[in-house]
Amino acid sequence: MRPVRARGWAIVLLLGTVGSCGEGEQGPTGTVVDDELPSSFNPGDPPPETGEQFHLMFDGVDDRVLIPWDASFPTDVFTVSARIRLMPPSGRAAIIARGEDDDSFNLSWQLYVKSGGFLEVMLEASNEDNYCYPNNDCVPQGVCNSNDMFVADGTWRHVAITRDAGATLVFYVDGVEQARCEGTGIPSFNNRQFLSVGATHGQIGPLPPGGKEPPIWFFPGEIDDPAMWSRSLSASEIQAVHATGVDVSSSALRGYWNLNEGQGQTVFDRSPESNHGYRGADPATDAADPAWVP
Ligand SMILES: [Ca+2]
Ligand SMILES: [Ca+2]
Ligand SMILES: [Ca+2]
Ligand SMILES: [Ca+2]
Repeated sequence: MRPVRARGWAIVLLLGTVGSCGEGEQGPTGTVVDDELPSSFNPGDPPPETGEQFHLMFDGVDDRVLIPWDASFPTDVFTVSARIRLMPPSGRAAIIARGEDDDSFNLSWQLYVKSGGFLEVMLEASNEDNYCYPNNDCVPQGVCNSNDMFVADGTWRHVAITRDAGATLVFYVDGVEQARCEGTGIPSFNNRQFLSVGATHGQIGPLPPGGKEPPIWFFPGEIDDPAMWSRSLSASEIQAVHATGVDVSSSALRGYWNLNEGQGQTVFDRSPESNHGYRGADPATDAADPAWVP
């Protein structure tokens, strides 16, 4: 009973406070579930860098990158960053997410662009409370100050968030702090959902048949250099990532996907963690594969 009741609670909170948050919630019949490791996925070792630069274009319909869950994925203390280019989406557009887990029904954190083109983060505690920052307009928790969060002007923008052990969440756009929230909610630890780029997992409302969380919040635009650390980077470190890119020797780097492969299905993690992923819903060619773009 617990997941059902908890889900109802989430409905009230989200529909009652967030407004239009149900876009993309209806997974098509036969949606491929994303939390069962395909036996066919054997990425091997990353190929040598060629110096060529690529990134991925996501269609905003079903495209995504999936990185199978690993114990190295951070929960409450973390940094995530990426470069993005898009116009204002009609609904929420996930950049990188530890979305809702099929078994615990808890998401940990997700970074996305919301309707209108503003950067936002959602955290969820193990009791199903959702926190939305920096507006703090889901379950209110903590105190925020924010500046301009608009990031969807059709040019490349670098976005990053850090959350430290003191529960402070900081937002950076192009290396500059734009929002700070103190006393934020604690992200769930009981989450083994795949990491996703260009989508998240978890629908508003009753679970679909089979009780699996479909992917939602598809990103309509381009993403490059998603990265993740299990520590809160300093402001100067974020500035360096914005200016010169991710340093693969950076301590506590848990994933860095430079998306320079330019071909094939595998998206290689250039961090020491080898959290390799793949384009689309499975490691074979499929309709959810984002496109390689030079
Ligand atoms: Ca939940
Ligand atoms: Ca790239
Ligand atoms: Ca695929
Ligand atoms: Ca597609």
